[in-house]
Amino acid sequence: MNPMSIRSLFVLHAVCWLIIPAIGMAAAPDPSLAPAGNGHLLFASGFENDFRVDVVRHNGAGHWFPRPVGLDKSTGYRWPDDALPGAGGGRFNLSVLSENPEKYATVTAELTDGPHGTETRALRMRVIEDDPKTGSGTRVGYSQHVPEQMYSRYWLRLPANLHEIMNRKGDWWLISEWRGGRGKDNEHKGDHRLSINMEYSEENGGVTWLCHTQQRVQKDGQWKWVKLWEEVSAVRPVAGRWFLYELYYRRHRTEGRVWIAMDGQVVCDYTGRTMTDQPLSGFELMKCYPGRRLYKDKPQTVEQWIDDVQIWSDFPPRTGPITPTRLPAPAEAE
Ligand SMILES: [Ca+2]
Repeated sequence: MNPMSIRSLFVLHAVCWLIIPAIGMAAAPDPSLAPAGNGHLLFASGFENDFRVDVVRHNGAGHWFPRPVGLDKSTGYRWPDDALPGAGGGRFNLSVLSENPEKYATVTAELTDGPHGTETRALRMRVIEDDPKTGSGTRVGYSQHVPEQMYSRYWLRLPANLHEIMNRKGDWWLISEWRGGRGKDNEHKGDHRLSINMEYSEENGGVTWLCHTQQRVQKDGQWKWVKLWEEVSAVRPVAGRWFLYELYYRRHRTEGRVWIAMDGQVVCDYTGRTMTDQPLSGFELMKCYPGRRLYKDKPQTVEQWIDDVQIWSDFPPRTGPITPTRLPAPAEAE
């Protein structure tokens, strides 16, 4: 069967999987309550054969770039060229400046108990040890083309001891990030970052989901980060089992939208400005960026597993209610 035929079957399967629960027929449970859209599938992978992570390549100036390659025969999409059309595909990034990057962070496809109760290959992103040369912390990311609008979903599994290792004020762990470019003059005026985080605070009674956008502004002759908006969810991150992570993103100067759901619970639904005049320079759909304290003070591997990633052009064609569940927005940051 050629890859296009596989893709057609996969699209049919994906649409049925989304629609059948809505009309009450027996089907695999899907917690998604995303609003209906006119989206079509752009990319899908379950990290099955012949997907693999190729040799790590150094860019000569710093970070290491493991390259995702191969046809995922379960979906018919090929890494990296299909991993958004017309964009030249994606790449992983180990933010490690020392030699022997595998000592500090890795990204691999490995067999594990999957989100649907059977053994499967899934993506494993690990931060193993603090790289003393990386000032902003060791991390693993996956960067790809930046679309103006998209819906994505994947299954995510965080460590069983998540709430034990994130138990101090300010502990954080970032799982997705969009970044604006600095422009030709390399000033900071384009810096505009959207982050999807977990964060611990006593005020919120533990670890919660948190989404925010920051931008650098000039103040007293210096460029400083200012938080433009923030939504802190009452939904707790699930530890030690798979859950569905969904996100919708639309870039717009006034009518942008960021919609994030975890296992069907909406943790962020922001509308407003989602861009500056500068183009986005990076979009990391999948990222394992734990705050340094999570692994530096008490040496341990901090890891997350990902499976069945899908990228759509808009919300998929399905219906369902949305129940936002979030705490009041905090006071404006300094
Ligand atoms: Ca899989």
